[in-house]
Amino acid sequence: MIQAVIFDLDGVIVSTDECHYQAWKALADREGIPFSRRDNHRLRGVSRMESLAIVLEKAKRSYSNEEKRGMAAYKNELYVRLINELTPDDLLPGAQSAAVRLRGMGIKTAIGSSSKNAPAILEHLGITRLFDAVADGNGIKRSKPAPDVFLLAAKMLRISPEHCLVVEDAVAGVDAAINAGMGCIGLGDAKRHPGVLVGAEALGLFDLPVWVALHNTKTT
Ligand code: B16
Ligand code: MG
Repeated sequence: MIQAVIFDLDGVIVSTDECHYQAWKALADREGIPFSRRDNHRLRGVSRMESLAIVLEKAKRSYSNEEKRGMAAYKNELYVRLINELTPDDLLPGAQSAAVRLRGMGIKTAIGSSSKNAPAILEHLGITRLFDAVADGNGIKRSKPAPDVFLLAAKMLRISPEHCLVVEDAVAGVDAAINAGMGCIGLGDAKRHPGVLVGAEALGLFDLPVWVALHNTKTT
């Protein structure tokens, strides 16, 4: 029985890929490190410092921890400038209506994101009030594929993990959901993950509330 749906943020509710790419690219250019859109794809769902480690794989020299902290801060400064421009028009199709309809069915909704910027992004999109809980990178030590962010969301909702369903677009995120003991819907790249209950290209092409209603009918 599904009592709550936990949405990943980047790639499910909003596409911030390009903002991440522009910010990491500016840092990589400053340091003379090659960085492509393909490299950027590997950063999906991965925390800021782990993303930096991936960017630095192609660096010609090693960096001190202090330098790394400085680089992550520089990237985030650029990224925050870009996400400050987000508006409700940037919501991915189907995301808002899925949350509204699920709540109308009595299903709790939450965000489970690795991003420390998640609360600001939700504010810019104007959808903070659509979620009963927001679990993000500020409240966890280990990021996806560790289950921490989804377990935190379940705890905030006071719903046990087996009654939570996760919606994810990143392989690391699907692994995190499975590690949390939760069922998972895989979108985009994650749709072919062998562990997902069902895969779809995007929320706009998949009727999540109807799927949840049918699932709950079958399990009662
Ligand atoms: P920040 P998600 C993730 O968000 C992004 O997919 C990933 O690319 C990013 O590095 C991570 O958040 C951390 O973001 O630097 O803003 O804390 O997909 O888990 O919603
Ligand atoms: Mg994501």
